[in-house]
Formats: sequence, structure tokens, C-alpha cells
Amino acid sequence: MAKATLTIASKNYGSWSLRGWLLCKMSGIDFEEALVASDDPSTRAELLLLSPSFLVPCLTHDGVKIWDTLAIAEYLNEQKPDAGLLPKSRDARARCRSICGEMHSGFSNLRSALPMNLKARYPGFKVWAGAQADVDRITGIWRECLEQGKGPFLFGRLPCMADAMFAPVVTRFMTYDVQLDEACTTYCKAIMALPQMQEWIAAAKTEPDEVEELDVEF
Ligand SMILES: N[C@@H](CCC(=O)N[C@@H](CS)C(=O)NCC(=O)O)C(=O)O
Repeated sequence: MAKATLTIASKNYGSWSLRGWLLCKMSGIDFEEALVASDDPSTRAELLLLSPSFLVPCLTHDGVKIWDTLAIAEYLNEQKPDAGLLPKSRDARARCRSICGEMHSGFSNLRSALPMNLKARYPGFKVWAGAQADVDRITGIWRECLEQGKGPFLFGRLPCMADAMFAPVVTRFMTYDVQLDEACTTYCKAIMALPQMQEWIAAAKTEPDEVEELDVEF
């Protein structure tokens, strides 16, 4: 079967790109990256051809395009059912899908106030109350999952779909110096230590410093 292509944008700022890329890596699908600078008007036409929604990530595989991160996750799970993108038990799968959906559609205060920026560090950053409510809900989800699945990842020993969905939140917590309890700190360390995360972050660091308008939700 032909190699898949994952269209992504900036590795430093692209939180959805990171999720899509981690999902591809975790699934083990054979894929190549197509990196587009989505802020550059001259490449937007190209992006429109590659991704019907104009958004990234977009996965192209065997004649189909999948242009939404949750749809990519479900598609990869169908293609690679043994990769462990979803937990094995029905109950855990239901919880995993629920928290992935919650991440996909929610936490807009956190996403706009603490945009992903892997190269930046803001020690002592003041998180405003609206974003703090999102931090509290996310850490509540993590604690519950870590207690039930016994860690080190949200649903047990290996990272799954939910860990990919929350990975850019982990990096935001580090960038903005968000104070966490021991369980959540340990979880963040486990995510940051994943070889795939190390690979993505190393590539992000080689990107040129970006335009200021990208320092907003992206
Ligand atoms: N719901 C979409 C969100 C994707 C999204 O917002 N992607 C951002 C970049 S991370 C984007 O492509 N923005 C449009 C642009 O920059 O032109 C998904 O799940 O994939």
C-alpha cells in the first residue's frame, strides 16, 4: 500500500500538527511529512489543495484524505487495530474517546491564553482564572486516568490516542511554568521523555523564529 502523507505546519507552534504526527508515529503507519508554512499567503493555495478544510493536520492515504485530528485518530485505529491507539476494554475505550473529544472541542481559554510555543519559556507566568479552570479540569482528568490505569500513561503502560491529544497541553504547562501536583508532573515527564516527542521538539528548535501573530491560538 502506498505511503501515507501527513500535511503539517510549524513544529514549534502547531499543536494539532503535533497531535496528528504523534498519532501516525504511535500507529506505526508508513508515512512521510509534508510541511507547509500555513501563515505564508503563497503557500495557502497549496494547503487548500492538500487539505479541504484549509487546516492541518491532514492525512492522505490510499486515495483518501482525512482532515481532522479525531478523524485521523479513528482512521489510524481502523488501519492499525493492534497499535493500541485505543485501550482494550470497552469501558476504558469509552473514557478515552470521551476525553479525546473533550480536548478536541474544549479548553478554549487554555488554548488562547497559553498557545503552544515549544521554544519559549515564561517562568512565573500568571494564568488567568478562565484558563486556570481549564488547567484544573485537565489535571482532574489526568489524575483520574492515572489512578485507574496505574500510569505512566493515561490508559496504562503504553501511550495511546488520549496521550497524543494531551501532549501539546503537557508542553504548554512546561512553557508557561504551570504548577502541578506530583502525579501530573510525573505524567508530563513521561510524555516529554517519549522518543517521538524528543524528535518533534528537536525539529521544532531548528525552525526559524516565527512571526508574532502566531503567538496566538494555533
Ligand atoms: N479541529 C481541527 C483543528 C486543526 C487546526 O486548527 N489547525 C490549525 C493549525 S494547528 C490550522 O490549520 N489553522 C489554519 C491556518 O493556520 O491556516 C483538527 O482537529 O484537526
